[in-house]
Amino acid sequence: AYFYSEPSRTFSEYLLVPNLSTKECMPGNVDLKTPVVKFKAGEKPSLQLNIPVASAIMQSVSDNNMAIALARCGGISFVYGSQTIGNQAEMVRKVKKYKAGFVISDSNLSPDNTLRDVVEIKERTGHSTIAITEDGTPTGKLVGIVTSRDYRLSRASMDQKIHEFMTPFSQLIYGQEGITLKEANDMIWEHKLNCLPIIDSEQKLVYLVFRKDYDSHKENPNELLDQNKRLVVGAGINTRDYKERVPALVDAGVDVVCIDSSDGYSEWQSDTIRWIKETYNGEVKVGAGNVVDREGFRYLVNAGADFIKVGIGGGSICITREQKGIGRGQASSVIEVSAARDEYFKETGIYVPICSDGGIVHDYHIVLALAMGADFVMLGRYFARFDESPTRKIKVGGNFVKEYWGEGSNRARNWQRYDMGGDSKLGFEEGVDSYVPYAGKLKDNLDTTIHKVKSTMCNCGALSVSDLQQKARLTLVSATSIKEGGAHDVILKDKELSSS
Ligand code: MZP
Repeated sequence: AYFYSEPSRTFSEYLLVPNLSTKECMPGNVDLKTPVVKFKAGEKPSLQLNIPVASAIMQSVSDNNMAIALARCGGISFVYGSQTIGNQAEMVRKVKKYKAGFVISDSNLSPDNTLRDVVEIKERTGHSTIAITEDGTPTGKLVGIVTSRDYRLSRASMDQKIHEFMTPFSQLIYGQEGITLKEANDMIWEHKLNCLPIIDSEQKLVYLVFRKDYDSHKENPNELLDQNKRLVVGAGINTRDYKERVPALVDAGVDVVCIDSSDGYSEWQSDTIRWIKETYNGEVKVGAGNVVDREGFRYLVNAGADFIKVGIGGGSICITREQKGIGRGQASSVIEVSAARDEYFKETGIYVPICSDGGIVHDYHIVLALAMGADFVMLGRYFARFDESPTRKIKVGGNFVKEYWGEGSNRARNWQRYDMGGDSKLGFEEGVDSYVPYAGKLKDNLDTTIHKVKSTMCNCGALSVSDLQQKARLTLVSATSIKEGGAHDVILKDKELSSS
């Protein structure tokens, strides 16, 4: 047997030592853009994120709602694969519909809806609302409604209200902001689109409204605006049914797939990657994993993987290490695989991003993972706590919680993730069914987390992820210095109050 000379370590055993913070080191100047898929030196990756955060490939985390909410914040979700191919493709399709800054408000409109409904919506939401009638007159048959952006409300709360009040009448397709009226008009003119642009007070396009008779099959207006304004979405796949699942996901518009497995260093993964690469001429992007060392990294990269996912046994709901004694501390895994990635880059000029998956407990763990070389991180527990996760919110012991269960639990029964050949079943559990404290809206929490990440990066004197990877200085902590890091030798007021 081979014995590693060092124990395997995890995030909480490290701290970052500050570097000089120059005057430009302000959170507002930090750029968190990061690659998702491999690229050649000097070229741009075909898929990047604005924030280095992905949500886990899990039933209790990543459905279409999570994917929309996270993509709108600049990250990416991988829609879970432990469901039928049809359901998963439908979820992907729903995310891809939310692409380019429009409301198409005709398709779900009931013929019975009247202007009175519109007025009512206007009164209930307080938004200025425009009704579109068939012949353009106030008394004509209603074909569409649109609500303009209300400057008194944040975009998130307005979206929420629109959802609440308008969904029965309309189909909403959002996208990114920033398209000017001139750009919209140019597009409308050039493609002779029959639509109405709605702009905000800064003359930026908020929505385009199409008439009911607009034939969206003829020309998809979403395709016409700047491609990368669409929401991005990934999806999990397995090494059993990939020949049916991948085509369905590609057809639904998925941006990237990822083989979801607790142990990715296998010939099954290599076969899966090769099939995808050959079938789609290299155009479909595929992540693979999970691995925890240099050998696993090189094996999957040689098979053609576009990014590599790192981590075995560190997930909050994971009992693989207890059940099988397989795994490695997350920090050691990330450090070794990052070094392998850099070595491969030096040899070939090809940069293969890596994703640190599982075991993020505190926000600063994200910075540690990036400093250790990860390009982005994947989180399950973190996202399960939010309104947008697909699970039930319930009250336990007077507190709100959300359900969160592992893919290897009896509840998810995702046997393909733990597939070692043989029968199509989950032989024994590798995950638990649990609760996590409910934490509210994704955006509110993620904004705070990202602000913390940027602030910490400023302490490290880093203004980008690659800057951090190069400049960060990390130190191991002793057991006693961990105690020093928390509040100590004081009487905490909250505790004192609650115990009296
Ligand atoms: P965490 O963010 O909750 O700590 O970890 C999430 C990660 O745990 C997932 O992305 C996945 O890699 C892993 N996972 C999911 N289900 C199980 C399980 O049932 C698991 N054992 O380990």
